[in-house]
Amino acid sequence: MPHDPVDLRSDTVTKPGPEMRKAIAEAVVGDDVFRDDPTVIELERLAAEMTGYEAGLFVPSGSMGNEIAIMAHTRRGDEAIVEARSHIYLYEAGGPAVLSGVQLATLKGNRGALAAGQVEEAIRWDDIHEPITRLVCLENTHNHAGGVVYPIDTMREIRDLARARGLKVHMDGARIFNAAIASGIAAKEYCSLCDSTMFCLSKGLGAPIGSMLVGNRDFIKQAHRCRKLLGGGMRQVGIVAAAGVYALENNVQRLADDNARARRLAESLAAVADLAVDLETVQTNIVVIDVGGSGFTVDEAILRLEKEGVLVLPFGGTTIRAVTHLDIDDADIDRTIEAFNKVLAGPS
Ligand code: TLP
Repeated sequence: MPHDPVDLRSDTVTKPGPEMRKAIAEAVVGDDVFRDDPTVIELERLAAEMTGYEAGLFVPSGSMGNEIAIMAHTRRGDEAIVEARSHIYLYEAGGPAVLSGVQLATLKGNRGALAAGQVEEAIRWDDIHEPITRLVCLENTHNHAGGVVYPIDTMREIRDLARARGLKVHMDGARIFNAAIASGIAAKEYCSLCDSTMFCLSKGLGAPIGSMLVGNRDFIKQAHRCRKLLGGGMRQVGIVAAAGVYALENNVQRLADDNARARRLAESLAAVADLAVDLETVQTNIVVIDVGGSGFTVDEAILRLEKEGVLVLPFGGTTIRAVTHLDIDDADIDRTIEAFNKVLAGPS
């Protein structure tokens, strides 16, 4: 019997297993716009507890969580400082401009991390000609840099600067638990340096839908209003939140397996003559592979891999991205390594 494809396109592709589906089926629900859904309330409490904030808000997606955070922290005409390859800048359809009237100042980071000095230089003068710098957004792990963990000391420096200059710090922590497991630094510690954090339940944690926005009570109150404005108020959504509770209770520690499998995949592919992998960036569950040396275009490379039952995504220039997750096991990694060796070790 042919195998299912090894789907490494993203950690968003995981499907709920029997235990998670049982939690979904048995969820006690109510109308969450009336705050009547006990499962959503439990999820928000648990998310706040695990990240060390006062409160949490369940949101339909990571993008909406980031956009709500920007909206809640800023006023129209403000400027937010982001990294030049950040998800907020690249992949949220211009949300800050469209939804919040906020302009982004993009700074090129070192493997996705901004230095405090760079941020300081970008802060605007108090002058009527200029927008007001109100917010700094950090991405941890940094997707486009290849799943790189933000150095905590740098985050501390940015937090100190932000406090001194009256800026807010938002963390796009879509994969914050991958960062925590890889670095041994608790998610709570990273979060303690930021006024708000968004993290995804629907990536490595394996829930089918949803993300969390966490912060202090006043921020979450404002965020709640913004979620309604964006049409993100949902009704008997406990059936979805139940998967999130299950994910937070069962799937955090196992992210270590995803990180380890990504590392093994990266090391094996780095050893293939015509491929290049920057192993320094492979710190969590993302592997970026440069196929330029193989003589195949990215599209050809992806097609050849697909024919071998391995799915990956184009990731800019001559690179492709492979992401490990809950539905990828050791045999899948073996199959992937075999496929790369078979079809990308130079044109035939
Ligand atoms: N990232 C997706 C794609 O949109 C690229 C992926 O496959 O990696 N922040 C970060 C750092 C993300 O990587 C993503 C999703 C989001 C935010 C947005 O989450 P969703 O997809 O739930 O809106």
